[in-house]
Amino acid sequence: MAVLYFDELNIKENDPNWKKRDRLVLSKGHCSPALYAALAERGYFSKEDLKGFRNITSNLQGHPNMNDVPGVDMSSGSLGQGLSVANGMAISGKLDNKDYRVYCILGDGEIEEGQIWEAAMASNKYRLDNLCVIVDNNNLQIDGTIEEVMSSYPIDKKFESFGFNVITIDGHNMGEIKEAFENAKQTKNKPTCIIAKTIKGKGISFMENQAGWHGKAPNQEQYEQALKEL
Ligand SMILES: Cc1ncc(C[n+]2csc(CCOP(=O)(O)OP(=O)(O)O)c2C)c(N)n1
Ligand SMILES: [Mg+2]
Repeated sequence: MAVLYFDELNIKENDPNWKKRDRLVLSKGHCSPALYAALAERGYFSKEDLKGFRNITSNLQGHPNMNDVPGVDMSSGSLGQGLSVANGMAISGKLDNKDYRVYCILGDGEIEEGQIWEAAMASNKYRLDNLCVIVDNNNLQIDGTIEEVMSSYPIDKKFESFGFNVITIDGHNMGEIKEAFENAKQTKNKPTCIIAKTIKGKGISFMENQAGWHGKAPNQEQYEQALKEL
């Protein structure tokens, strides 16, 4: 999110619907706190609004709503749909001779959804080199590890066989992320898939690699400890 919003995306916070903007589809919509934080930091809305997160009167719901939140390009939360939408945006860009790029963030559990692979076939068929998929490969989903639930491995070989240019990186390394985006831009006639190896809860000792923290809020003591460690 940091590299996308502060380095990569060609966007205008004072014109969220600018037709030539790069698009981001956060297909793993439950990751909305990261998206909202980046949008607020970039200036789409006030940081004060973040305090309303998930409150019934707030526009910042657990799953992002494109009709309610400036800067959100696609509503998401029902997993498995984002790549299809990103394909549509990328095809549209080509038909309209616009040179914007489309980014789509998928979860490693999310790609167990069949629709992802139907979409991947289409990304390849339409040679969507303006599309860059990022798989957040943290090896965890809501109920446990990827292998325990329904293994999506080998993710690299799957996307390769679907015709993607595949790059595997350390998803916490800013330099590697930037390089991968550059590689994607240079790659013509095929879509790119960046497999970002990540650690869920990175930087907070008691949260790292714990599926139990998937959607839980810390108590006051845990919150203070987490802030200290960060
Ligand atoms: C279609 C659908 N099924 C189930 C869920 C419930 N759900 C929310 S997050 C999640 C886990 C997804 O795992 P992953 O894609 O690896 O994301 P991560 O937990 O790593 O953020 C599930 C099953 C959902 N949001 N949509
Ligand atoms: Mg995951």
